[in-house]
Amino acid sequence: MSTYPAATPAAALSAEEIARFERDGFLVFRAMLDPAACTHMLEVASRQLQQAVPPLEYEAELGYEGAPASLEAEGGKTVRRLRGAYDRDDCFREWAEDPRIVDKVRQLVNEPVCLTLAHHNCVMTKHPRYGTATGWHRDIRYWSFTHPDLVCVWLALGEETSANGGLRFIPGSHRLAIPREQLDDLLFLRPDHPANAKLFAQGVPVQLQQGDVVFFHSHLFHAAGVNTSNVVKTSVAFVYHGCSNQPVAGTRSAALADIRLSD
Ligand SMILES: O=C(O)CCC(=O)C(=O)O
Repeated sequence: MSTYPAATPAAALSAEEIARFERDGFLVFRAMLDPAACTHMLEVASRQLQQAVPPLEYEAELGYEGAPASLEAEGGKTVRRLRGAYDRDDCFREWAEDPRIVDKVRQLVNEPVCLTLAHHNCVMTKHPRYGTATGWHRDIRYWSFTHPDLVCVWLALGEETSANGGLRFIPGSHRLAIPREQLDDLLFLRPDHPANAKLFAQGVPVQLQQGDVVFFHSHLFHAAGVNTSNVVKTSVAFVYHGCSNQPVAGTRSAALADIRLSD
């Protein structure tokens, strides 16, 4: 039996929403998933966190500023992502395939929709202690597709604000050509580069409540802070693309399945 009540006929995006996505690079939908479904996902995620069900990504492996120095150090087992969400539990798989998502992405990419299991496909957790900030970056930086037009769909399972490490976006930055010298070795916008100050000033926080969903372009610069609350922030992230926009053979983007979700 489906974990969710049957989805109501997916609401089509208005021409205004499509134009806003093209202009800003993101769209927020309030209360797209009901509280009971969110609570169920939270329970599944926290149980799997507690049991350390693989595959996991640890803060210590990523090594961002403030992360534990190693897996053996204090806080070393702090999880950043429960990877492979699609195969973890029906609740995540059903969400990934929810027609309300697929139909909206279909409109944004203007062709049949595929879900990539190679990127994100995870439950993101940000822990009050040892959870690290993420600098300004484009998700596409390590992804290889024919063209960089993918859409991340990020579901908040609880409140997301600046205080607990919520996302910030630079509206319209998906359209900017950024000179290589403004980026560091990991392709984050360099905090010390004078030309970046103007960009950072344009960053806006995206405040989300439980069940809110944000769709954002894989070329959009975004960042997130640390979690100063005492509750783990938990979100679910999947990435979609037009089926003609194929992963480049032999790259990480082609290493896991692509699932066709629409005609
Ligand atoms: O929650 C965060 O720190 C940011 C996550 C993010 O932007 C990413 O993993 O691409």
